[in-house]
Amino acid sequence: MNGLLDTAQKIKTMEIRGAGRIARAAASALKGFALNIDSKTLEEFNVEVNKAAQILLDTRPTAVSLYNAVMMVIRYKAGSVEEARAAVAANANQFIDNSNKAVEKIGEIGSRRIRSGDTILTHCNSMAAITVISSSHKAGKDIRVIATESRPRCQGLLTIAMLNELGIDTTLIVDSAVRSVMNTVDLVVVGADVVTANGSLVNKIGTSQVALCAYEARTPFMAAAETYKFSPKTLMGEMVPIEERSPDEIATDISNLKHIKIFNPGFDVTPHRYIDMICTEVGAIPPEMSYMIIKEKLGWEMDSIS
Ligand code: RI2
Repeated sequence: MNGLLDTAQKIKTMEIRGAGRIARAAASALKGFALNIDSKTLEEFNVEVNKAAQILLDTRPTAVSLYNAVMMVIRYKAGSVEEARAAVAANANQFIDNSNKAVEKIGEIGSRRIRSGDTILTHCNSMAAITVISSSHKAGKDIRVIATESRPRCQGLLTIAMLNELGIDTTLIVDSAVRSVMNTVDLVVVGADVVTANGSLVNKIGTSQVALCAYEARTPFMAAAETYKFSPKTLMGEMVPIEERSPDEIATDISNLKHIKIFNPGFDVTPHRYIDMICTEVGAIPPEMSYMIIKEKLGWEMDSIS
């Protein structure tokens, strides 16, 4: 249990972060846990696995990648503890492998939308979005990137470090400068924490303002999202919970301002009408096709832990 609790803690504190990375980390933690459970009966094993899954699910509420990964790993049919153990390990390996391949494929597909000479704006730190950018650069296209700081946790600084490592010409801006630069941007590329059944995007706070600016300037807006970022739960109209994070992330001491409080949502919702395409590993789709992705790739319903 210690390894799993350690991963859960790291996801909670965002030492492990990024919707894809937390999903892979959860799959790997479940595999490690299942390989070491000392259960005598299959029923006991199942109960332990479900408890472990719930601990992981309780870490961060928004990114559906975590939920989908956990559900894919703990879905098995087995006649014995050993069979169940092997099934969890195989499911986890498959999820991690598919996830890594999906990001690579998204890079390949997404980069077709980028021309030499383009300026791309990105927000926060998304591996899927960065792979679209890096694939274009590796293909020899002469591109320039504008990266937002992404307050309050400033994950944009992770993005500029990665782009710098790749030798990509990048300019860092504060979040409030997005509208000022939008007329110089050819394409916005961001990641995704959740894509809903109607094609709306839940991503790092500030994404919807970026999308609005892009829409006003008629700049194309692309979300890069593996299919496990799509939420089957939203098929029946379930709302995506938006994580509210600690006021301490906003570096301002308000302890002597008794009428002031801080509101710090981690994510926001970009309505589908502001999104031109969602680049997945199975193709670049219009947001209106999200329902099909959920139906074809994820199934109508995901089991929930009872
Ligand atoms: P990849 C992040 O969430 C950001 O919102 C980012 O756009 C999204 O995950 C997707 O990231 P957080 O964990 O899976 O920083 O594309 O809150 O790496």
